[in-house]
Amino acid sequence: MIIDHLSQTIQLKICYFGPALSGKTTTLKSLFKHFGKEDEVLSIDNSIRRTLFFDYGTITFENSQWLLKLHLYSTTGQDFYIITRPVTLRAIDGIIFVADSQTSAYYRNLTSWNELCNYFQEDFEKIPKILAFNKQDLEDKFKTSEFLENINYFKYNNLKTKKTVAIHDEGIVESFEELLEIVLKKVYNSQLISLFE
Ligand SMILES: Nc1nc2c(ncn2[C@@H]2O[C@H](COP(=O)(O)OP(=O)(O)OP(=O)(O)O)[C@@H](O)[C@H]2O)c(=O)[nH]1
Ligand SMILES: [Mg+2]
Repeated sequence: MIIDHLSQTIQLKICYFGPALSGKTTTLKSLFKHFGKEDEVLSIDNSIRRTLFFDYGTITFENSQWLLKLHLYSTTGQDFYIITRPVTLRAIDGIIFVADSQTSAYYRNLTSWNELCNYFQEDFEKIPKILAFNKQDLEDKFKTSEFLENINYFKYNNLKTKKTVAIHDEGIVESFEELLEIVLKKVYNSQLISLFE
């Protein structure tokens, strides 16, 4: 987070994280499509469109006092490029964890979630998070309640869940807005700014 009182600008970093092929890039692109900025996502990917490093784009909002600039990233889910993930996660203000809801992906989600917990350690609790169960259009899905129990969902204060279908743009904007609300509340409550609403 960067708050520049002189230029009245707040810059936040938000990251889409999750296991390989869960739909992180599709989710980010769906969001940018909503804002009419589909062509403004920078993707560093390979010849078969798998994310190599990250996807990146910015979205800005403005009110009479403040300019809010959001830097949005998606990590690569492929473990071959695991070295790139901590770099992408550095100094983030919010996370949308994109889980793949297919039964076959259950443990991959868990491993990815645990990687995130281990990366942030005790700070993880403080970071605003949305857990998005993506690919809800598919038939063979695990029960979200089972997954939530497995990760001890109830110990988190800063975690909300959503169901999404990124290929059909369902739930993507809502997840993003909900995360933004938690992130901005945190900024506001910490009294780093006084005028933003
Ligand atoms: N059925 C279905 N397929 C989806 C959905 N979201 C993404 N996909 C598909 O899942 C595949 C992987 O999507 P990506 O967005 O590239 O996944 P990713 O998480 O960015 O993958 P990596 O960057 O390689 O880790 C693609 O074929 C998408 O079309 C969804 O909601 N439903
Ligand atoms: Mg990707």
